[in-house]
Amino acid sequence: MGRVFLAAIFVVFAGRAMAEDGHEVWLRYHALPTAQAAQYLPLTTTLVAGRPSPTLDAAAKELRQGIAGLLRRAPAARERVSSGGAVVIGTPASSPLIAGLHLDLTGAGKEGFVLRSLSIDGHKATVIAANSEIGVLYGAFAFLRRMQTGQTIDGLAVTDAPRLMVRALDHWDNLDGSIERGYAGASLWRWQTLPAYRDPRYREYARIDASIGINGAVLNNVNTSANSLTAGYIEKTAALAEEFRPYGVHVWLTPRFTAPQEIGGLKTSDPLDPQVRAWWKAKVEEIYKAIPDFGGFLVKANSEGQPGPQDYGRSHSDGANMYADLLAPHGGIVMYRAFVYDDPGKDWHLDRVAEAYRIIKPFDGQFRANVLVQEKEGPLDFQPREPFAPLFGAMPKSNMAVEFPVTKEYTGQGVDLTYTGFMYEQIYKSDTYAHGPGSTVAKIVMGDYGQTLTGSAGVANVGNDRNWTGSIFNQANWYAYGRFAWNPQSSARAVGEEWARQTFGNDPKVVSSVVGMLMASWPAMMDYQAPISLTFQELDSANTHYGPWPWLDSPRRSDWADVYFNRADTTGLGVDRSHTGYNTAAQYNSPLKEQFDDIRTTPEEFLLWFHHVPWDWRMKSGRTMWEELQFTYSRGVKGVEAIQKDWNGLEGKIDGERFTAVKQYLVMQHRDAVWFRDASLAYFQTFAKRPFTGGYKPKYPLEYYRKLPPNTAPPE
Ligand code: GCV
Repeated sequence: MGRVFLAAIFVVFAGRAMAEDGHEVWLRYHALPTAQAAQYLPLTTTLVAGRPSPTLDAAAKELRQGIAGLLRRAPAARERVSSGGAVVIGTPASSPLIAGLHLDLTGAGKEGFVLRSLSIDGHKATVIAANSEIGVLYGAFAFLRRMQTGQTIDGLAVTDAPRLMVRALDHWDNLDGSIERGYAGASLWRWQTLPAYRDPRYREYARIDASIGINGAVLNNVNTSANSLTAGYIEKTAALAEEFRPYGVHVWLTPRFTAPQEIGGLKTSDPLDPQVRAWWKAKVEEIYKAIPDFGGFLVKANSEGQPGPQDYGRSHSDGANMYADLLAPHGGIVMYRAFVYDDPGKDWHLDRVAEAYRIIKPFDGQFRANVLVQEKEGPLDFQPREPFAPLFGAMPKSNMAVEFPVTKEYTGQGVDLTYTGFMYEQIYKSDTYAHGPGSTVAKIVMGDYGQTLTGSAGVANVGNDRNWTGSIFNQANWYAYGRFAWNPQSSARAVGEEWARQTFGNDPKVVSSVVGMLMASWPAMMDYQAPISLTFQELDSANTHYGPWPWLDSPRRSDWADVYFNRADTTGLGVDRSHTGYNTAAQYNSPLKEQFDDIRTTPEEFLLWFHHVPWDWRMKSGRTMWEELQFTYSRGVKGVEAIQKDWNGLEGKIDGERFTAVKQYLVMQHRDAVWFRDASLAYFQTFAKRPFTGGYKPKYPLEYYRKLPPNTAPPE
């Protein structure tokens, strides 16, 4: 009887993948199929680690855990290579064995690594070596990734190193535990119980970051409180730094510009005032005393109501350089955001997307060497489709960092499956022409034209949800951010495939479906949310930025409204940024400026971004713009349906818990896509005054959509 029962249980479990809640992210290390494991087993019999240290121990622990999980047999710890299949890890400084191999580690640089298959004392061995301990840890993750994704670990001659120096995640976390634009629960940082209580998730978080090369975490929101800089919070921050340190994740903070007044009791926060500088100097010293490897400051100043140097009649470079001068002796860096779009006290009347360029470009060459000017990837604000920000092609004398969304404020938030890796690739490979053809955003950010400091910041999508990012597929965006920061010339498809294999296994059908879903997701969302580059159509009266509100007008500022960005009227749709309008196309280098200036040569994907286009404008497809708009929205809805179909085809191949969760999210995404299409077209038709075509008609009348409360999709 008992045997029959056990056999029945076996049948149930053998036929189905075990339920998973996503907490392990891509570091699952579930057992590989026997045939695959058989290739790796003889090459991973023992582990030879040199002198212990927190980071080298983390590398050894990862290898033990990873190999034990993937191959169901842990490597035996050894002091030397005495049999075949040793994995040898270390730096020349930590391991006499590695030092004695005289490997060429030049290509590994400060943080990279080499993976080499060698013969040591007549035994087959794999060496994971680096100039630094963190390089060894990154190498350990790379070695494990090879097994997780079904690649060979024999005959290895790999050298790899990050192309950006700063690879930071920027957490918009508030001290009360909430997260601005966060969709995965509350903040991971439990300020109340720090520094005494060390939540194990701090170290888990750092480990996940390290697995993809992320080396910085900005802990507090860019819209910050000065309290982050008080002695009590510095002590708490130091505790987090301690937890992250073995994994090479440096902590950073956003300083509030008016902190000298708010918590320092000074009468001004003028960056050129000697007392203010003395206050910041002491504060910086206090921070470095507690956190010797503190990364630096990421600054939002004179933007969206945040205080900044202009409040004291000083310039952005005065503000940035004050911090830079004080951080420099400690090796600290300033990431100074170019996300600024007005001058204090001035009336608003210009093109919002022209502002970062207009305001920041004049300071090119005036920032200190330890300043990274950090520009959002597009000139507006993390929209589904924007041309790259022209500032990247206009600051030859500055260190430029790119800021990417990982959290999806405007692109489906915690719900929609939208793979940001697609966007990272599009932006990075955009040609700025700043140094002739081929000077892509990637090359500028990587410092190919003489920049001495390089970096990127990704606005984090991490919270305390069990699965970290609110949905399984949002993990792909964390993964992609790290992999692109490591190498901005990565391919979104290749990165997506790595993630898919590690997250769901190597079954060819699963891999091809998941990669297909990832790659189709961003184009689908651009279609149903930002067709033909229609932009900022999800600004709503409650500032949630979730659904379509094309009719929103703002009494506060014209550019905080959808109508400002769609300019729908009886003549057409879109914003004229050519010489007959705002002339913002001129911010791009030739030949782009000429191309974007002319409606006939502007790539159609950016047509409504650069031009006010007549409803009857003939598109390349032969359709009128009005018809194309309907076609594109509908293609977006169909794109989501195709993604749903792909996913449903994986039933039984994915564990039930993750399968069902994704399936349910996709139902919501479909509902949202239909909502975007129908509400938008119902509104635009009142201007186009042309019939709906191809049998299409919005489900409800316009008034119905207009009355929906913010963030409330209509039932399908
Ligand atoms: C943190 C947008 C968001 C804000 C965000 C801002 C920024 O405007 O809506 O929540 O503030 O960008 O990037 O600073």
